[in-house]
Amino acid sequence: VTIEYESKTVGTVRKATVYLPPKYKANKKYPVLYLLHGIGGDEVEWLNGGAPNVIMDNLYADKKAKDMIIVMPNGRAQKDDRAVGNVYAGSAAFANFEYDLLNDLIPYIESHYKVLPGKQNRAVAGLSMGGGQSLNFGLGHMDKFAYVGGFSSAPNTKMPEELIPSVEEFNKAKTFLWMVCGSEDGLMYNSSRLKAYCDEKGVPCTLIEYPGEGHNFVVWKYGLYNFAQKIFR
Ligand code: FER
Repeated sequence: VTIEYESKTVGTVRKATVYLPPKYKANKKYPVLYLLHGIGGDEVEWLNGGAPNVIMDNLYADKKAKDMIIVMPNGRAQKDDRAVGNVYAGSAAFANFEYDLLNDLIPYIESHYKVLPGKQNRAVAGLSMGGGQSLNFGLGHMDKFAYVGGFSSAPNTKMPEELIPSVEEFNKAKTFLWMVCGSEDGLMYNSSRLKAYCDEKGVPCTLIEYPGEGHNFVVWKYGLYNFAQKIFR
């Protein structure tokens, strides 16, 4: 379904797509995955291009994933949030989404759905710009998210030293950090740079290089299919 929430950050009413587990019951509580789109996308990019409903229903049928609420927001936190014109000019709005997500969207979701509390029940993952956002916001707020996924993360990804300034803090938080990127993707350096840093520091981090693929939904569907199985365990 499409939901609308009031954003104090942006000063508008903003849209997000929500996919509930098919057996969602109002007397149960669920963890939430915030699933973020790319630079040319919006709140329906995942639904149209990634078939998250089909992926999740298959995982649920095989009992390979925990029931979860998936929230697919619009990560371009500005008044006109449509993906029109020169989408690269909207990079600042992707950074600004940090505040919309934490201060507006998460409180809306947690007050309108049956949501389990705390960081152990919150994951953030995304594709490309959304992958960069997930790494930036997830690692920047390890008290809010226990699971962080970056799929083909874009140049908005912060430098590793900024993402994980303290190995001690990271290890204490036990944040689950998982990435995938197509081996032929020109943006691989954003993922491999963080992976190399983690390896050097002895920090647990996964980067899967999807063989032969570039910057596309083959990789992102694989990302969701695999990431969704590993979270909320
Ligand atoms: C860039 C190349 C790619 C960039 C962003 C992207 C902000 C994002 C791609 C995507 O989200 O698909 O130089 O700069």
